[in-house]
Order: sequence, then structure tokens, then C-alpha cells
Amino acid sequence: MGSSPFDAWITGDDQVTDLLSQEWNRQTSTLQLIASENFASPAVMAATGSVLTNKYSEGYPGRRYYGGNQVVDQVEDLARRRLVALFGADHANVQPHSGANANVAVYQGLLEPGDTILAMRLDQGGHLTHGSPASITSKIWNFVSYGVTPRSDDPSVAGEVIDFDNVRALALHHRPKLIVAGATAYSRFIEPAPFREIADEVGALLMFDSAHVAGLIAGGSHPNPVPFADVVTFTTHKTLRGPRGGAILCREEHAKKIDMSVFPGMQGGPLENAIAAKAVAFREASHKSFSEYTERIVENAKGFAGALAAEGFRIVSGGTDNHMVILDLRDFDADLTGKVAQEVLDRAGITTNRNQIPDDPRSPFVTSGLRLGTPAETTAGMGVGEFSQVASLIARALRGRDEEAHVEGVRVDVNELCSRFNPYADFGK
Ligand code: DSN
Repeated sequence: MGSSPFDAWITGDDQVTDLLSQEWNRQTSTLQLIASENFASPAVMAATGSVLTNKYSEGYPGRRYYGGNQVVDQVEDLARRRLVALFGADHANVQPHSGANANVAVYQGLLEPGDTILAMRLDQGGHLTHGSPASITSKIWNFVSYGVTPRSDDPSVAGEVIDFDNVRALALHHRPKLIVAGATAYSRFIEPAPFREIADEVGALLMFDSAHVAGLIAGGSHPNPVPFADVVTFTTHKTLRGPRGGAILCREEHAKKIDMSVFPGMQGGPLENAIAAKAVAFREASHKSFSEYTERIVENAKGFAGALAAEGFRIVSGGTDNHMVILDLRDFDADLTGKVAQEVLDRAGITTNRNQIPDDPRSPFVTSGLRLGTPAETTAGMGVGEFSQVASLIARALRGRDEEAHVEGVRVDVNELCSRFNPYADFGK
């Protein structure tokens, strides 16, 4: 087992070094198909592990509660400037530790407890922070949920797409203070304009949670919500390919409330090492090569969806416009749950996550679906041909799931495929 190129400084702690080597081996010898994961660049990883991890800097550039922030102020300002330029926004806050924190900071900054928020339901593709009963968000604010249109077996009729008639009817009835657009398991473009029209009609603010598609937006492969939304939140580690973390963009009129809500409202000291890594990622995302990367992500996802359909899987909504393919496993095998499929594929060296599909009869812990994504293996250099091969590896593993030798045979082929696509051999090429 080899060690990663990034753990050379970890000396004297054999246990952690060994665990990092194991994880390096897992990431580079198995297939990474979780739609929210990616391989960050060596420059992003270096900034994450930099001297900035040593510094306390509660507050914002020019207004800190600790001394010694002359350099840190420049780092955070650089990240904010790069981000504002990348998306064409008025104001950026780069301190949220995660996308969930970013979302809660927006609710806290712009609303009062008990206010009504209209957002997408979890089993229809929404996120936990869009008001799931399991999330603290649903205990503080009053959520009303919209969903997608029914499944359509007629190729000329779009099914399982955001039901804007439902969004509008609920908005007119409940008069929310905030409408949330954006999803965590939805493979179609999310057009911001119809959300803006509905928000204007009922006098609501509009937040676009672009956690999944932020990189696609930056690369020009998904519509940019910034001109339409009051606030845009996102994570920096998914399609955007930066460090783990979150960020918020907003119109100037909301800037003070958003900043106050992140700090001191929700968080303490910002992670300036992560903020430096965010700055690195924002610069990388402004390059032409990143746009080409996002085009390949989408092209690969479309090819992957076609190959999976040919293997007998039903693709939720009939296809994809982004980096994600959501499988309804029931047409492939009525007895196969998402939980079992995820476990079998793990044994075959194919990393995925189970996911509910619209109106799933099974619980979120069991599910009837799998969510697959192309960002990470596209970074590693795979193209449509390899994703077709991956589709048949998935089908093979699931068909022969009761025989360990069969699953092990798939794993050997997965290892062989991965050995030709080390993400760090020639990063992002
Ligand atoms: N990060 C989300 C995702 O995997 O889509 C879950 O919070």
C-alpha cells in the first residue's frame, strides 16, 4: 500500500499515517461516484494544511477581535474578491464551515423564528436543512414543502421535474417570507427565473442553495442564480472542487445581516486555512480549463445515464442535465433496496450513496434509489467510454450480489480501471 504525496509531514504518529495511507489507497483504487465528492487540487490541499490553521481571527477583515491579522485579512479579502468576481455577486461571506451552516445563517439573518419558508421536500430531492423533521431548521422555522411532478413513462412528457404550479399554489396559500430553490438529489437544471417570479408575486425573499451545482455554475454549465436570488449559498467541495466548507453570496442590502448572522450569530473563529484554500479553488474555477472540466462532467453524466438505462435501470426524470444520475432500482430488481445496493457496490469497490427517489415507499435509511455522480472520476480523467464500463460493472455486481466470488471479480476489474486513472498523477488533465 502506498502513502499519499500529502502526508510527508506527519511524522511520529504511525497510527494516523497508517490510516491516511489506507484512505489514499481506498480513494485511488476504488471508484468514487458520490455526487457531492471530488478530488481537490494539490494547491487546495496545501493551503488547507498551511500555517493559517494556527491563527484566531474572529470578526471580519479590518474588524477583528484578535491582533496579528494583517496577513489573514488579506487572505480573506482575496477569497471574497475572487468569489464575487467568479459569480458576479455584490457581496460574499466565505466563513461558513459548511453548506448546512450557510443555510441556517441565512434563515437566522433574514427571518424571525416561526416565519414560513417554502422549500423542497427531502424525498423529492431537497436537503435536510430545507426543513426535514430531523433537522433543527424545522424546529425553528415553519416549513412548507414543494415537490416534483409525477413519474412519466411517456418520453415526450417531462416527469419528476420541479412542479412550478405546486410551488406557486403553495406560495400563494402560505405567503412564505423565504422561498428556497436548489436541491441535493435532483438531476435537472433548476431555472432561477420562475422562482424569482413566484417570490415577487408573494413578496418573499429568494434563496438559491447551489451546493451541488456551484462548480457547474462557475464553469458555465448550469444557469447562474445570482442575478435572480437575494442570497445564494453553496459548499466549496463538491463540483467546485475546493476544500470542505461553505460560502454565501448576497445582494448588498442583505450583506450586514448575513455577516452578523455567520459571526457572531452562529460561528466563532473562521478557519482561515480553509478560506485560503477556498481562494485557491475560486481562482482555479475561473480558468478556461475548469469550464472544460464542467462540460466533461455533464457529458460523462449523460453518457453514464444512457449506459445505466441500457443495463435496465430506470433513471429518475429520464436523464440528467448536471453531474448526477439518480437510479430507481425497482425496475432493475424489485427486491433490491438502495441500502443493499450501496453495500454490495462497496464490496465491489464502487462507492455510491443510497438515496430516496420521489414518493419512495421505503424509508430514508433503506430507500429504493441510488445517487451517482461524475465529478470525482472526471477529475481523475475518465470519459464517456469509462463511465459506460462503470455502468456495466455496477449492473454486474448487483446481478451477482449473492455470490462473493462474483462480486470479488468485479472488484478486480474496478481496481484495474482505477489503476489507469490516478487523480494526482497529472491533476485535472
Ligand atoms: N452534502 C450533501 C450531499 O451529499 O448531497 C448532504 O448534506
